Amino acid sequence: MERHMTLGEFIIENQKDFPYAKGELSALLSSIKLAGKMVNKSINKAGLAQILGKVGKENIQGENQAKLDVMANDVFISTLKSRGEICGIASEELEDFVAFDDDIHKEAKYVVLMDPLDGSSNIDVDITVGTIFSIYRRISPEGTRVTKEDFLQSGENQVAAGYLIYGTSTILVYTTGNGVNGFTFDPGIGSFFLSHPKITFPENGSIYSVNEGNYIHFPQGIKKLIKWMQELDKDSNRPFTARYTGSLVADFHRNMLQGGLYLYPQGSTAPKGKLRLLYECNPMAFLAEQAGGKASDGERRIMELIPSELHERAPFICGNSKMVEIAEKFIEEYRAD
Ligand code: AHM
Ligand code: MG
Repeated sequence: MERHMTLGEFIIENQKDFPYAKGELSALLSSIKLAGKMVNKSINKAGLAQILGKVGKENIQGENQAKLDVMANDVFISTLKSRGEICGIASEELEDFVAFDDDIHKEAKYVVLMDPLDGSSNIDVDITVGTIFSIYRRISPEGTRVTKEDFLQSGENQVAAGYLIYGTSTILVYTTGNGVNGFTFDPGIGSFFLSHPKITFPENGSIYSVNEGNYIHFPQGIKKLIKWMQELDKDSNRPFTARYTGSLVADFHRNMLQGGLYLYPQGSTAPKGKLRLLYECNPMAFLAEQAGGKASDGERRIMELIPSELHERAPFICGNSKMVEIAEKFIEEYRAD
């Protein structure tokens, strides 16, 4: 008989990959799963429940917050706080990190950084959105108040990372550094089931995802790369197909399954691009590398960047290894222009 493995079973089964694990990370992943189910339920009935539209306030990035941004942020923070596995959380929607410094949470060893609702501009028009999360072990001693340094770690220190994609199906994809697996939510049963075991990028891709409306602002190397991807060349799958949803989660997910390159480069109006290093670029970079791909700021490996601000941005180029390498060559060749 075919065995249907739930996410819960998978998490427990894989706990043995961490010889000294006491189950806190497993419990934390289960809390993320639970919050994801709650957010998924709200997103599915958003049109009925009067939670479309804007709140009328800007977040720390100067972006107009959508009601679902705020709802997803609140659900994840309250669900993760209601358990004892993390000592603090940082979110795209909050200016500063939140320290959980009561006696129980202070003893916890993990911090979470997240984008509770990625692709906010898609909400009101029924297009795919997502949640991105990144988990680190704290640097400060257990039993003390969590510090900013616990959050400002390089991506290489990530213990786990993943996303939920609220698309035609809802899928939770995550890695703990031992490959990437995806679990599809069965709403009738209320459980996630392993549907995408050991995901890897196909060796070659022929999709590129970039907001080409920003073309005139891009560095010369990126402009040349885009034109190269559009040129006819039978031997290298070109011209590539352009696909861009305005949700990093959706574009990354498609490109990982089908082969492709996501780009949010710097431009003359956005010197470090748009995406936030800590809760957008790093978790996606960890997943990309675990799936055999790469993530770069055009020059350096994303996960080696040392953050200095919670909400700092980084240019982001991510996808099949070969495509990221080609992008880096174009940038290098036209750096002086
Ligand atoms: P958000 O987290 O506020 O939704 O912003 C991040 C999103 C990414 O998901 C997406 O790839 C990008 O911003 C789209 O930006 P743009 O509209 O500039 O193309
Ligand atoms: Mg986002």
